[in-house]
Amino acid sequence: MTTLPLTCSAEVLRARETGAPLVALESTIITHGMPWPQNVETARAVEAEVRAAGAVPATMAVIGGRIHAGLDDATLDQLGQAQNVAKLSRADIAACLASGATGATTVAATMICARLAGISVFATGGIGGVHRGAEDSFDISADLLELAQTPVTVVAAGAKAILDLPKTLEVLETHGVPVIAFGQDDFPAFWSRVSGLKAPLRMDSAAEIAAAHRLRCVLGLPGGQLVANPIPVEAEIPRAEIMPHVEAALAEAAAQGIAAKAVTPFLLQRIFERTEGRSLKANIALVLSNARLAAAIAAELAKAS
Ligand code: PSU
Repeated sequence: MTTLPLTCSAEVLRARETGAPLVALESTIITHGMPWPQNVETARAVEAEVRAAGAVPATMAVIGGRIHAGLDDATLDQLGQAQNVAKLSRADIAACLASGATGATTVAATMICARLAGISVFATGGIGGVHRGAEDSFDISADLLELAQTPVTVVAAGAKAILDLPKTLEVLETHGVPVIAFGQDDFPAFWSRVSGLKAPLRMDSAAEIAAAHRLRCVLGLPGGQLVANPIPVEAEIPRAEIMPHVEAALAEAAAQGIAAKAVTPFLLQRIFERTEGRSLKANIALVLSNARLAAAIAAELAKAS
């Protein structure tokens, strides 16, 4: 019989046994979202932020054919410096496990791993969504469909501003995914606090978000929740400043024929270069802020269970 190839760190196992709050973290942001060494430094800082807020971090990755929930220092270092690591989503995670290979988990794959590890809350930077020009390319991130079927509350700074945000919200609505802006009415746009689009839902406390998560389970509704937490004011790059860089990077991607899984990492790297590192600073600040909110939601869920 094939058994579940899941290895939890000692810390994660202890938290599961005692019912302590747990927060899942992803690894594609490390391998494809940020350059080395800031990627590894950020991964450690995010884990520290989760701990400081009283929860236990579980960074997910597939290492040597097993899902790992909670990575040790050496593994995190290796992953952060490795070249050509696979970017795993729902479609390829089982194939990666079957071949005994290593891969980084996207939002979709991290949600799958979190559910398997018994973790209900997950913090990331920004989810994937509907890409510009999707009416021709059909490029829609598997993250959206995962939110529709896997019961994990995902805290992100909205969807990345490289995407078609109105279409991203439409797809989430079609699939019954609650999109909850935290503490404001506007749907945040990753580097910027506002997108000019009203979020379908708004909540102002971690307790309310945890209560909605529990009620979805009670109602038997499949799928998770997207909590859209605006980037902290002091770290934001206003929309008018970032959008010209986004447009320029999109034009370069189109000219170079960048497609499929390579699009998001290419755009993030070019925007990093064009803003002379400012976009990365903002990205780090928003992930840390999301980690804090996710830990607060996990603490509320732990109280009630
Ligand atoms: N958040 C970030 N940086 C990232 C990501 C999230 O701050 O790089 C990753 C996540 O793993 C997400 C992926 O699933 O970007 C989206 O990729 P795509 O657009 O190819 O679905």
